[in-house]
Amino acid sequence: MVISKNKIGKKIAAKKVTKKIAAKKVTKKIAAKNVTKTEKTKVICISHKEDCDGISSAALIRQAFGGDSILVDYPGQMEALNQVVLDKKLKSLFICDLGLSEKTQDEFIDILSRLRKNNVSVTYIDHHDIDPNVIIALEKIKVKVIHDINECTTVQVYHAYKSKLNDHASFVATCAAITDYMEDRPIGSKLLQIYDRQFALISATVMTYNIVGHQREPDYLQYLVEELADSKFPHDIPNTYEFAQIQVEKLSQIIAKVKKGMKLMSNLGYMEILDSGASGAVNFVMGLSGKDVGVAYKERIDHGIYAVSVRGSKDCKVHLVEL
Ligand SMILES: [Mn+2]
Repeated sequence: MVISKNKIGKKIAAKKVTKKIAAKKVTKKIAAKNVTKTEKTKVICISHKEDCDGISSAALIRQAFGGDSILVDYPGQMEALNQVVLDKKLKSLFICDLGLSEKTQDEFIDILSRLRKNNVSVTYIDHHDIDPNVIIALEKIKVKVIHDINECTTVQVYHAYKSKLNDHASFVATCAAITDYMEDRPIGSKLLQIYDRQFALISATVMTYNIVGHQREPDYLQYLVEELADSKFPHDIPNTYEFAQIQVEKLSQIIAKVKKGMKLMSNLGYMEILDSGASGAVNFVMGLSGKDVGVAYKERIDHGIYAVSVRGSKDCKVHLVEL
């Protein structure tokens, strides 16, 4: 919408110039140049759409800096980055809760270099394992990197931009920490202490079920970002608890399916998932297999790949991501 409006505006302006007397053309052109320079006003946050940490990061960035969110999963991450590179109005870009791999990191650095050449300010905030050379490369091109494997992304966003956020933002960050299993970390645990534990747990859980259950409804996920940015509690967003109940019922059906369809190897349990998310089923595969590792995989026909979810128990001594 904004782009087409501005396009029209520019076209009209250009026509005006040609209609005016030739002598005036020079000064008008200079003015037009200045306009395009100051038009860089857009703030965009690209964040992970599949869990509470990604959605909450986008919400806190929105509260602190305004702008729009682009919510993506891992397969859609590069596509979104390649799209924003083309946006001439982009002033600053935040990338949240999207970990990098050997497969994606070079392209990531490449796209961010192009953004920096276009004078876009870029901030990358994440907690997933990262090759230290990637951080060095990003800092070299003056990307602001906020990276701590010990706190979830939303807690890091909260910590970095606290002065631009309201009191409720600490609750949004607490819920994100819970869903990422990181509410026992130095900052995360202090945030949880502000709130009643049970209240935070049910809020985080209801939020998570609403996010997971609406993965194919981008408008709803955007709505959640807006409501969280607007300091709403999950229970103040209509129908979230009812929706969570439906999700819980579906999960109980997955438990029954995993019990039937799971296969065992000597040190792990695995299962192909057909009619739910692999990441939603993997905990049951691990838990019900009695092994220390669970693997659930699902074909992503649209991307021609398999989404593989792996979960290790606390007794699993192998670093599964590295493996
Ligand atoms: Mn996260």
